[in-house]
Amino acid sequence: MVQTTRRIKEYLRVIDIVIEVVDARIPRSGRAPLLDQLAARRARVVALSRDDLADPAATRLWLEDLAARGAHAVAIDARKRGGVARLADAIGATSRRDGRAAKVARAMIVGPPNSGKSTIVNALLRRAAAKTEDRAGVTRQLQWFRLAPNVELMDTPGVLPPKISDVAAQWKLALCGAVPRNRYDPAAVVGAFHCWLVERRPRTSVPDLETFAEARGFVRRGGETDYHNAAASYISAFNDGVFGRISLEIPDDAEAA
Ligand SMILES: Nc1nc2c(ncn2[C@@H]2O[C@H](COP(=O)(O)OP(=O)(O)OP(=O)(O)O)[C@@H](O)[C@H]2O)c(=O)[nH]1
Ligand SMILES: [Mg+2]
Repeated sequence: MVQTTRRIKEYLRVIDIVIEVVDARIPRSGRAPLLDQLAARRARVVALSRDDLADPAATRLWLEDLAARGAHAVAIDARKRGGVARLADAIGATSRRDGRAAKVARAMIVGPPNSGKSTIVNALLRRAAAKTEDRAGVTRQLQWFRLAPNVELMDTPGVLPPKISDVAAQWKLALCGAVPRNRYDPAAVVGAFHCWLVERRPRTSVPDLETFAEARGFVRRGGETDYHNAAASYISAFNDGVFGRISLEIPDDAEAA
């Protein structure tokens, strides 16, 4: 990631538009603060991906918050044509506003691992040009694509802050799939999530790990529970929307209110 960050920095000199893709469920934890620095003075579009899995009320707050900060933000299901069409409009509007429509405009897609960057590249190109997969770290190189005669698009590997000291950010990123699977303990992540949820919604019907493991048959012969695999399955279920649309963060101002 250090290498990727360095290369992103190099290429930024020739980039007109930065398209930041963050999971709508974790817009705070999912954003690499470094990008703010790097992308300063560039036209910027923020795509809140996985809108289909996020709580609509929380997403509305994030869109208002981002708009108030001057970013052009859209919430999308990156796998659906309609959402990406709105993103394409936002990119077009941003490049026109900057008076760059005449020459070749270069856009760079950045964001944390597994946030949907390559899915968006493919949707914009209308073909499966970039490799996508449901795990962090699929895209390994910076890669250019031609979007239109005068628009070039660069896909990049996901970047996270080098050291995530915020414990809540750690489990949230892992739960949402932004951390490679061998870098966290799934049972601890599920435990932290469920504690967090119960604190906010004491009457939630979302099961804890124990209940989930029993219901899904993760109890081994002899009565011992396979928590590790149960937790991995729990995380998949969370990301398939089995527990409903759950956002893990709202903007600071809304949180304070
Ligand atoms: N439900 C849902 N799934 C999505 C959405 N966008 C992407 N995905 C899925 O998320 C997974 C990751 O998508 P990618 O496009 O490979 O993500 P990426 O940001 O390029 O990931 P890296 O290259 O690893 O950094 C894939 O399985 C996609 O189908 C979305 O808006 N909603
Ligand atoms: Mg990718």
